[in-house]
Amino acid sequence: MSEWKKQYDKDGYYFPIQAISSEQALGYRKRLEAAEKLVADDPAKKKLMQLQPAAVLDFADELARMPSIVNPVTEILGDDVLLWNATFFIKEPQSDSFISWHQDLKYWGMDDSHEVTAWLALSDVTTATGCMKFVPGSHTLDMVEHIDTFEENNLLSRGQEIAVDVNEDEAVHVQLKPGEMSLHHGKLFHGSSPNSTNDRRIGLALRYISTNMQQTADLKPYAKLVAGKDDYGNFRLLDSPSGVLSEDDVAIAYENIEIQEQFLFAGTNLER
Ligand SMILES: O=C(O)CCC(=O)C(=O)O
Repeated sequence: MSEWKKQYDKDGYYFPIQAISSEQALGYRKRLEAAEKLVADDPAKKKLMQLQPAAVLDFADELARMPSIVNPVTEILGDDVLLWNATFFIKEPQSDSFISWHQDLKYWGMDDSHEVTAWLALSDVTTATGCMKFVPGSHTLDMVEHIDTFEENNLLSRGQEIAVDVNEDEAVHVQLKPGEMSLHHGKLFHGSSPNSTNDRRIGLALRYISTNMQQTADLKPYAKLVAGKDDYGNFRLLDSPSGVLSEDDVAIAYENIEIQEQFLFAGTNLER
């Protein structure tokens, strides 16, 4: 077993991994910012790009399938891997946006924890810009209770926050240069602070699962096969999007959001 994988198993995360060069990262950032300009007058579409980038942006799908990103993921999950979801987590300059301490798998409705997030930096990601913070070894704990806060500046769907005290002194700051990525386990305690700088903090979180994972919903959720084969058929397999925000891709992305919201908002009384 490789040294980094041993460390991942022990701590529940590993970083930094050079996924793409800093020049490539800048190129992808420019593509994102060009797409944002296209929808500058359409906040719903802008939000959709953040929530479902791999479904509606060809370049996000391209990143999600890149061997330099997927190969380390297969070392963790095995040969047969799906991209289940992706999200752009963007903190604007001098913004109060933050992410409370949480465990990813808490509200995803999955039957197991064969999941890993590859979080790719497309800008400088430092303590000042609001990098992620991880609690080493916390992935070995069971799922803990979370409290919904729906706090305005919290970037999480329900502002969910771990109901136990997290000792900030134990937290490791996941500082990344553009083009580097981290990998983290779905049960790891993690969060992030606001961005106090004059640059945007841009990260693409890619959620990968083993093909044997299941998410029981009335309608079968979508996923993309990014390595190996799918012998289980637990998800509807999606192809790559065509271009940026094509009509067909947008329709599928909205349908997938509706399916996912069954889990993300389960147990809340919130009308979305
Ligand atoms: O981008 C962040 O600050 C946190 C993202 C996160 O919680 C995740 O990718 O699981």
